Amino acid sequence: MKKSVIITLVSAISLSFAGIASAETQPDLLISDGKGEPKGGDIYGGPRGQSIRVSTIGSRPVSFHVGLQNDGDEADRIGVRGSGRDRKFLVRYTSGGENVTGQVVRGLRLGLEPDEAARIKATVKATRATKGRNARKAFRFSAISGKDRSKRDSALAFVLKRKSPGRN
Ligand SMILES: [Ca+2]
Repeated sequence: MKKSVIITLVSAISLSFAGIASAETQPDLLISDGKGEPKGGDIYGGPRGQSIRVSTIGSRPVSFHVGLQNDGDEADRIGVRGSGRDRKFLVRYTSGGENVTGQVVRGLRLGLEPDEAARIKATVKATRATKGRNARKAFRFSAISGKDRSKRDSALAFVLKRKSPGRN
């Protein structure tokens, strides 16, 4: 009697684990300089294979794009975060023309259906503190599944500012 109760309990636990395992979740970050193919599609985890380099001269703004896709098989609320401004570089993030800089820097959640994607545009500009000097900064992006916090992704943009022959 006691033994059969245990067996029933064990099989109930196995069934519920099987149910969790069948629901795959996976955020996918991509990064693009707007010229070549985006990097990082179907690559998950560290920034290897999902990094770009962009360069600018003086105080000219330079842009790149961060894509987020739900590669899971059910709807997910995916947390996204990106690097903010510092002494050397200013950054502005927009999505559909709307300024989302504060949300991206603090971290925002995007509800995405399977295969649905969102895109964030980053515009970076060197500050006056870099005047007359070269400067560089790595802008880092991370995404995390709202359903399974072990399912993450990342992407990276190295921004290089070269001093202009003139004032900047
Ligand atoms: Ca990716």
